[in-house]
Amino acid sequence: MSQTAVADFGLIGLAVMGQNLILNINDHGFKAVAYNRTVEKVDHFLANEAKGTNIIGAHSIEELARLLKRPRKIMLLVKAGSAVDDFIEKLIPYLESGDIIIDGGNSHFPDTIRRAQYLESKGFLFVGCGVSGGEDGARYGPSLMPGGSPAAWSHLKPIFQSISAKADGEPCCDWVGETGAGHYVKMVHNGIEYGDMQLICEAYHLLKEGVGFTSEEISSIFAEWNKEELDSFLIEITTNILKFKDEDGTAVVEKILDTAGQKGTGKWTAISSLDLGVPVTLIGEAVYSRALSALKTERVNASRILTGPAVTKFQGDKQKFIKQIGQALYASKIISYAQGFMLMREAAKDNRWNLNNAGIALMWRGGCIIRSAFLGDIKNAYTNNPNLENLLFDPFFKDAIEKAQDSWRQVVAQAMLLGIPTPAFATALTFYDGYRHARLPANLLQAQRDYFGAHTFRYLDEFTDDKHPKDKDVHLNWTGHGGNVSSTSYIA
Ligand SMILES: *[C@@H]1O[C@H](CO)[C@@H](O)[C@H](O)[C@H]1NC(C)=O
Ligand SMILES: *[C@@H]1O[C@H](CO)[C@@H](O)[C@H](O)[C@H]1NC(C)=O
Ligand SMILES: *[C@@H]1O[C@H](CO)[C@@H](O)[C@H](O)[C@H]1NC(C)=O
Ligand SMILES: CC(=O)N[C@H]1CO[C@H](CO)[C@@H](O)[C@@H]1O
Repeated sequence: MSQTAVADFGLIGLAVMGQNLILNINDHGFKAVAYNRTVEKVDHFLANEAKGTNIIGAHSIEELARLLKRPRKIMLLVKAGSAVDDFIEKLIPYLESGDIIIDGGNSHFPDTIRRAQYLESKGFLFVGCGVSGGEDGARYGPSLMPGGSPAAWSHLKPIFQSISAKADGEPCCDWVGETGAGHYVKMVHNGIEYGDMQLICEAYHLLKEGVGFTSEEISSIFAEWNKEELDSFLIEITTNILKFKDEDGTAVVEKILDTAGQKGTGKWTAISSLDLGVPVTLIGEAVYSRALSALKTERVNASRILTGPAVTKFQGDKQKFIKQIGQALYASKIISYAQGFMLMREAAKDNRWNLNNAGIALMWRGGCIIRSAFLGDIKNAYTNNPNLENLLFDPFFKDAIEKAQDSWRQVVAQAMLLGIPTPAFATALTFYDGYRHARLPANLLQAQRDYFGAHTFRYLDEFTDDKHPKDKDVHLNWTGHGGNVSSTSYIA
């Protein structure tokens, strides 16, 4: 059997995502070769889903390598974790210098950084590629976020940009950055997805419990929102979910157990924000909200023991309140994305990645779960000013927040008064108010730290003089029995 190198792209892992992605690659005129560890799966795929396509199958890693043109481009769509390392080791003996391995799974970015360094040290190229959009996205146009060995990009670009989703004619795929940048950006995407979903759930909760609307009525409200600035995939599916009826005519959603699951990408985003010291509070609240929801039996008990406010139903103008909730949702969403971009900026500094913010917004504009009209506005903001310090400083978003502000405050205040939890709305507003304060009460905090622990503090520039040194760590003898300290050493 003398097979020559005929294939443009190899794919390992024929679960649903893998099957759909390789069919998508075939649709765009590339010759793809499929491999799965369970070899019968390859034949079954070729005889069924891939019947009539140009896709070919490989029955061993060796055959896969032999069929691929150089530099070989091999994508792994296998379970994140040790399976990725195992396949990398299996592939290495058959690779030649310059060949490219792509990990299209949901790998944690530190693993991707490690693998990129490892494979580059052996003369190969490695790309960690975020893939979003679920099964449909993989089949008809995902959002692709590739990062890793820069030399790989020119080889992957024609394939990736043709199979990806398009938004306003532009591919939702661009080079993200070095080593783990692609998987990092995908992780933040997922964190933002957690936030968007939580915000939608809080709006639904207020409308349902606070105002007393039915699911059907709330569906219509979301349908209206989807025509304006909130236009997005998640609002659209929420509209459909809320009006989806069970056989008895009630909304199915009301019968679903209210404990949320999670796979960990939101948690990773929150952990990374703590590691880097970036206040990504909304995603954090979204992760904690899922954790709180999971305490179902405890909450049922608490609901019998702990009391709330006397008035729990909204008393005012309902139509006005609906509009205000929409505005609160929009403003909170702007904060969440601003926080997400703040996080990516710090991660980029930390890892020396060159992230292109406008490109990231464009990658998320279509194909993925958080796709929305709004991301087009974010792309414009970063295209207009690539060095924008914060999304909130962009004139469009500054103006949008200003317009939404009164409604946002009304909604958070109402929710607090009615005793309906809106952690994401509230933390977004609290962040906004903290961020726009030139002066926060951390002066008192620093005094406390110095008082009990001699942790030292600095004086505000405008108060420095002979007795109040500038740019110097100071310890005060607050108690009269304090220790002695110089700027760097503390002697108890
Ligand atoms: C809730 O209360 C029930 C009894 O009413 C008790 O059996 C159960 O352990 C409690 N659960 C929690 C999580 O506190
Ligand atoms: C702190 O103040 C007390 C009372 O004035 C004084 O006795 C003590 O020496 C001071 N300690 C230092 C380290 O200056
Ligand atoms: C505090 O430290 C300074 C400089 O080291 C020294 O001159 C001074 O005597 C010390 N004061 C006390 C109370 O130990
Ligand atoms: C590693 C690999 O190729 N695994 C996949 C083979 O196909 C089955 C589906 O039948 C998947 O579940 C495996 O993950």
